[in-house]
Amino acid sequence: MTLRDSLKLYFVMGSQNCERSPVRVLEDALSGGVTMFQFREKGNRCLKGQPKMELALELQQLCQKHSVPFIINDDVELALSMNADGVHIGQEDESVEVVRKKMGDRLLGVSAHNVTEAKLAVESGADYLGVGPMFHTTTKNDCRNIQGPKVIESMRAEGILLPLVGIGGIHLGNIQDVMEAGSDGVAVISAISKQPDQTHTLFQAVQNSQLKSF
Ligand code: TZP
Ligand code: MG
Repeated sequence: MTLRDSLKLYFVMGSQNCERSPVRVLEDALSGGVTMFQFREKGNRCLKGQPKMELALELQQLCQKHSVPFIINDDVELALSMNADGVHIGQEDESVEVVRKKMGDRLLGVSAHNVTEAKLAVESGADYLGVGPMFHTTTKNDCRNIQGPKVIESMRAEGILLPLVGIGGIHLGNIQDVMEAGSDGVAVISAISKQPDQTHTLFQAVQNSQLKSF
C-alpha cells in the first residue's frame, strides 16, 4: 500500500478521546477499515509515563495485526524506543529537520495550517501533511482558526504534491468537501472514537468521493 492509500481514513486517538476502552475502540475501528492510526495521548485526563507506554504497545500490536501503520504524536523518543512506523509533529514541536534525522526512514507527518508552513515542512523532509482545522471542532482545546477545505486547494494550486490529509471537525456529511479540495484522505478523532461502528461508512464515503474527484 502506498502512503497515499494509507492516509485515506486516518484515525487519531488517545485514551482521553474514548468513552470505553481504547483497545476496544481501536479494534472496532480497524475492523471497520481504518487505514492508518495515530496514538495521540494528549490534554486533560491523558496517560503519562509507564501507563502511556503500555497502552501504546497494546495499540501497536493491534495495528500490526491489521497491517496498518502505527504513528505516535509528538513523542519522538517513545516512537523510536518502541519501533513505531512514524511520528506526527506540530508547528510547536521540535524542528522537522531534527526529527527527520532522528526518525531516519520512518514516517514523518507534520501539521500545517497554511501554504507557507506546508512548503517549509515539505522542504524540511516531511512525508505527509495534516492540514486543518478544516471545520469547527471541540476535540482540540488549543485549536487554530478554521481554515476550511480551501486551504488544501491553495496548497495544491501552489504546487504542493506531498500526500496530505485534512483534519478537524470532519464527519460523514463533509468528507466530500475535503476530498474534492485535493486531499488524499481524512484524519478524524471523534467521528470514530465516539462511534467506532460508523468506521466502514466513513471509509466508503472517502472512497466514493475519490471516485468523483479523479
Ligand atoms: N488537529 C487539528 S484539529 C484536531 C487536531 C488533532 C482535532 C480533530 O478532532 P475531531 O474530533 O476529528 O474534530
Ligand atoms: Mg504536537
